Amino acid sequence: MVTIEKVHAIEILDSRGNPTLMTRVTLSDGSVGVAKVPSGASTGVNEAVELRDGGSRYGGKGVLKAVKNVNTALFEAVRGIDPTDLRAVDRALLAADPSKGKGRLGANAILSVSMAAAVAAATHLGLPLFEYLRTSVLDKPAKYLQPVPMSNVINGGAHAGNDLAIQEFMILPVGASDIREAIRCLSEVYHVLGKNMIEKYGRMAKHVGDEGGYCGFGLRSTRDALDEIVRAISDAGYSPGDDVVLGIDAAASGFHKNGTYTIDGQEMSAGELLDFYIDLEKTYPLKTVEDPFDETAFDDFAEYVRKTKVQVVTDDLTVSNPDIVRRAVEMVAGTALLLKVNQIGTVTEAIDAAGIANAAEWGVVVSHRSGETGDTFIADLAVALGCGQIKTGAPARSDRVEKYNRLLEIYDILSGDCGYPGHDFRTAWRNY
Ligand code: 2PG
Ligand code: MG
Repeated sequence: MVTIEKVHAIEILDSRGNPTLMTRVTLSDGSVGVAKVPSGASTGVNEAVELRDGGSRYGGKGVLKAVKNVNTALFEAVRGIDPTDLRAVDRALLAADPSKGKGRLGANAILSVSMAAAVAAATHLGLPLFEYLRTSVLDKPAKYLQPVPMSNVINGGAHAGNDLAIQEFMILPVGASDIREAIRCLSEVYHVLGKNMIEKYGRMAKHVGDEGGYCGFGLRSTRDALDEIVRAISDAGYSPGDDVVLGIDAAASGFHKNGTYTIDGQEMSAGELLDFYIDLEKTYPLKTVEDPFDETAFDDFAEYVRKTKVQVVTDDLTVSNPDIVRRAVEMVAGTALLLKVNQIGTVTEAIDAAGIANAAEWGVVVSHRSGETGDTFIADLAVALGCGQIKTGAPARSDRVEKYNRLLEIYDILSGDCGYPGHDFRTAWRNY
């Protein structure tokens, strides 16, 4: 039997230049797994807790306490466990920190060990990570579905210093025949969009936000941003609605205060905001809307689901937490779950949250964080789940692009023997 022999973490930087953890798990046969942990900016109140040092070092954001916890308590917790049983690893991690939100040892510390153990197990078995996760952890057949990328080409809200309340404006290349064509489409539209915006708004418009999407200085409203994206899709030679559809992550908690939403220079009630989204659907090929209301507004989410045909994605509302996902499913407060492993803190808990969504016939979107590293775990996770959707930013900046590159590599490893859901991105995974 192979066992975990060594666990060692160091402090590194994420894409915003803030500290995060890189953890290396070494097995008794010498196999190694490395993982780097992401970090959000628009974090949900119920997310698992990142342990930060406080004080003046790195403006209080250092992670030396979390690093120490990995190298001592968490190492002791998983030492001697067979990592090919990832659930046993995660059980040991959870037992080491039963506190609410994993705040005592830090969800960032715990996740780094869970991810690195999975990578080490795959290395030991001689399998690509996606295959290990699918066939061993999920216990599903080696039949693969690539995800449709939801690519955030204009950044707003907490991810950019501009006038846009909506955090993410995304394109989904649903007309592509495979992931290679999908990524080509993203890149082509992204570049035409940049060129168009320079011509119309000046060079400042091409600056980028946290996820590599353009800031679009000069864009004043949600409709300004969507108009530019539709124009870019056409100018790049694609058909809006057929080849490429649109998505937004409103991240509405960011523009919500005391029951009122402030967006595009207007103050709106939840009901008015709902009508605003329905109007957008009438004008644009908008097919997926994430966090349309505040992160506590389960009833407003449910009302929107009753009134719309677009996919309603829950992120800050459900924070990848199986218990909260169950509540949202019961209330039909969404039709898809955004899945971020660091919101919950272990790989198998995230997989369980996806399982609940799948059983309820919800979609699942595997997602990056706005603070990322070059780690590509989520690309493998999306393929392993076969969920058919991934959100991993603009086709620019290596923290985002590495995930796309990994999807291209996976396509090559599988010699193209994998599906691409296209327009069926919400439902295709039920057959996988
Ligand atoms: C989101 C994410 C990722 P953050 O809201 O969906 O795009 O942002 O990581 O800042 O929470
Ligand atoms: Mg979100």
